[in-house]
Amino acid sequence: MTNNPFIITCPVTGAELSKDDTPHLPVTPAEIAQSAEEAVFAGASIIHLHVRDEQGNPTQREDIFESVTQKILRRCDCILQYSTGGAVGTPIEKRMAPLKLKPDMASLSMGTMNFGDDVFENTTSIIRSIAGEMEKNGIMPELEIFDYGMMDTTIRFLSKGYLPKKFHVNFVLGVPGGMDGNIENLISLKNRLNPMQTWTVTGVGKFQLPLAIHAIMMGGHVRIGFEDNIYFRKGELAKTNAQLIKRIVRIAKELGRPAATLSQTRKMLGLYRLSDN
Ligand code: KMH
Ligand code: ZN
Repeated sequence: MTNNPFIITCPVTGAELSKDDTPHLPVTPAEIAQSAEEAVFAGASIIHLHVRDEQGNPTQREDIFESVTQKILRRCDCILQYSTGGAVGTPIEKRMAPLKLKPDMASLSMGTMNFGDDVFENTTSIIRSIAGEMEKNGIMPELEIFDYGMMDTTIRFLSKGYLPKKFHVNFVLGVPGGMDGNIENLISLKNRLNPMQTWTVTGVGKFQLPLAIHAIMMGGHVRIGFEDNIYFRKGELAKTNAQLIKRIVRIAKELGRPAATLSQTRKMLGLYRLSDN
């Protein structure tokens, strides 16, 4: 087992939940920024960002992404990874709008799927448009792989040159409509990657903690936060994103893997800033 630092990505709020699901969900720009800061101090170095409008509804408005970005970066230093998934049903032009702000990273979902009772649409042309916009703006994609076929699509797209050369991979397991969060699924997906490829696992709901522990043992990285899971344990809501992160940091320490600092994360992903040497 490796003792390399592991990267924690925190998806602080997502687009599918509301305060009705948990009163602890950060929704306003100030709440999102505070929760991001707490997550970073707990060990996260990447913030996967969705934002909400004045009514608390998910939005891909560029002005809100810009102001939330400023609020977060005034409080702490981290890599911002904008969502291009938005909420289910968000039209493609809106999904791409915040990319004009040139964040370090952004998500790129690799196929259409059922998403609970809805359809999360990512046709070939949608994937190629978003990937092209990222390449144009120098943004590193995180490929979101929810299903085995999306791994085949990724390999096909790579062979055709449809994706930027450098990317990170996120296996998102446990969405109803995608692959289940069992360990065999994680292992079979991971075995198809180039051994040098960086990868994260996102376990949805009850899969968050066990999949994160397995990823840590397998040399991978983890995503931990409210977008994917709002419970600390069965029947007990987590109070903050940081509470969930602190637990995985504790467990990983016992397993010999420290949480990566921001500069370690940048180095592992090959995501440099001009100020870095
Ligand atoms: N809200 C989901 C339908 C992403 O951020 O790119 C899509 C999602 C993925 O959250
Ligand atoms: Zn997301």
